[in-house]
Parts: sequence; C-alpha cells; structure tokens
Amino acid sequence: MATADHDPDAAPPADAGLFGLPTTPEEARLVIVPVPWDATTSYRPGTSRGPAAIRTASHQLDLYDADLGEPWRAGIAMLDVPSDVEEWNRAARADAEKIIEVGGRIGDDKALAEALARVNDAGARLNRHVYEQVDRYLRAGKLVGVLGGDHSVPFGAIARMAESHDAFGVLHVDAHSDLREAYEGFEWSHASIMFNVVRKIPQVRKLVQVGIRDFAKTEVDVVAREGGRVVVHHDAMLAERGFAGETWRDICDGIVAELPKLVYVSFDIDGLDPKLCPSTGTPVPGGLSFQQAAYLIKRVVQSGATIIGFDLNEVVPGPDGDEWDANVGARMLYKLCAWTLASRK
Ligand SMILES: [Mn+2]
Repeated sequence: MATADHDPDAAPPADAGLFGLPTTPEEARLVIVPVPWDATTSYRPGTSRGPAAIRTASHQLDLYDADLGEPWRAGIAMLDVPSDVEEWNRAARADAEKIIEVGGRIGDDKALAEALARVNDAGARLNRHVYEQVDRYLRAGKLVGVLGGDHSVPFGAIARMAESHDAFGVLHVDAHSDLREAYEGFEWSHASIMFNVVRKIPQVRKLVQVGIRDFAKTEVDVVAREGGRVVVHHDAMLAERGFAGETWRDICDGIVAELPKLVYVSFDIDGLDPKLCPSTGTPVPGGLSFQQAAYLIKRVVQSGATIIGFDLNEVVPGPDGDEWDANVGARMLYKLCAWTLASRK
C-alpha cells in the first residue's frame, strides 16, 4: 500500500512501519536510521532497545498535528533495526562492563586495557556505520534522523552533516552537558558526545545546550575554553527566569537567536522531566515539559532556520512491557520529524 492510500484513522497492523505507516525508505522524504547501541551506558542500560520499542509505541499515535496538519503525508519511514549492530553492541557492552565495574580505573591491568581498546574500536566502527547510513540516504535526496541508542550514536551523523554544510549549529536538549573527555576511558562514551563534536567537527560553529542540570567542573572548563562557541542554558536558570516572569516564548526566542540558520537538533530524552522518561539511563529531576521542548523546536523553524538533521536518543523501554517511555519518545520523534519536514518546505 502506498503512503497516499494510508488511512490514519484505522488501527495499523502489528507489522506496520513507524507511526503505523506503510511508507518504504525508498519512497520516504524522511528516513529514520535506528541504532540499537548502549555499549558504554554507565548507570542503566537498555536504550539499545529504544528504536524497536518506539516503533511499536508509535502505532498508537494520532497523526494529525495541530500546527502542521498531516506531516506524515510527506513520507516517513524507519529502516529495520540492524541485527549486526545489535551483535557488536552485545560484545562491546560485555567488555565495557568490566571497565565500568572498576570505575574506569584500569591501572596496569593488561586484560582491562585490551577490553578498553576493543570498546573504543567498536565505537569507531559504530560511528562509521552511522556515517554510512546517513550518507546513503542523504545522497538519495532524503532527510535523515537518527534514533538511538545512547547519546554516543549521532557522532557519525553530525560528522556527515559537516561534509554538506560548512557552518551550522547544534541545538542540544539534555540533562547533561556530555562534554567529558573519554568518560571512564571510553573515547566514544555517551557522556563524551559533545566533547567529541566540539573537538573534531569545526563546522559546528555553535553548540547551544538546553536543560542542563548535571555537570562536572571539567565540563564547565570546556565551555569556558570554547569562548562563546558553547552556550549552556542550565535548567535551574531557565526555571528561575520563568519564576521572575519571563515567558517561555521570549526564552526560546533568545535561545534560537544564538543559533546559526542551519541547525542540527540532538535530543536526549532525559532533557525532559523524568516523569516523561522514568526508565532512561541517567534521569535527573527538573527538566523541560513536553510542550516546552516541542515549542522550542517550533520556534527554531518559525524563526526561519532550517533543521538539517536530528537525533533522538536515550529512550529506554520500561520494565514489564510498560510503554510510557517509548510512547513519549514516539511523540517527540514525530514532532522532530514534523518540524524538520516543515523547515525544508
Ligand atoms: Mn543525558
């Protein structure tokens, strides 16, 4: 069945694609690349199961959007969850657990040093995989979003964006700054994604972080060293401005004004209030409401900026088949898809 014949009011079959759509990657305008990866998750693993859980939960969504009408009609499709990546992840995770157990302090233990080297190799391989997937669909003229997996996942996607765009900004919604250098020794740690982006991708002219509420002194030092290239909107400060009477609209427009006209969105679900993502790996109290986050994305597009790509990560399905985390993740994914499509009209 073609996208145009899809009935959004009918219950989709269990084997339907993302959002219950029949759209194939070939006919889609926007392709979602699922990456089942949580090799270096330090606290609670499970985000490797995020893409499959989000696809299942997405069948429950009503697809009419109050702002944008029927964005799905443009064609949105998610690739199959790659089983080879699942296998690399299992192997890397087994090695990583030995290192996490000793808090990354491997000393002169040769076996641990070898395990660490294998984890770092696996991270580099994952980066190549994501790069190649994104490259393939960009070359086919598609828009691309990446669905993690932990927050190490999008590095290859952002690196690929840098080949198409000399200068762009990253809007980073997260509870964490992710500016740690090789956290626990893992060069490609989920907690190091933005450190790696800032260090290795000069085309990222601006990194604007929103919702940050758990960070280390070394990360504050990275922000200072970058001298304005990295802007942090701490969750507490955003809340305080609201308490003082500033509107969320004004706050969002200030955030948007800091970004270049080309924007990549990196969205960690734990940037939201943890009641919206209780199973995520590293939850922190505070955070954005769903509507605050969706409105921020909307203001980016309404400002005239273009969303060149995005990722959504750190969604962990709940225990015993609880769908809440994946339900919220599917809804945020739909918002990201819808506004990305709208910005490219
Ligand atoms: Mn985070």
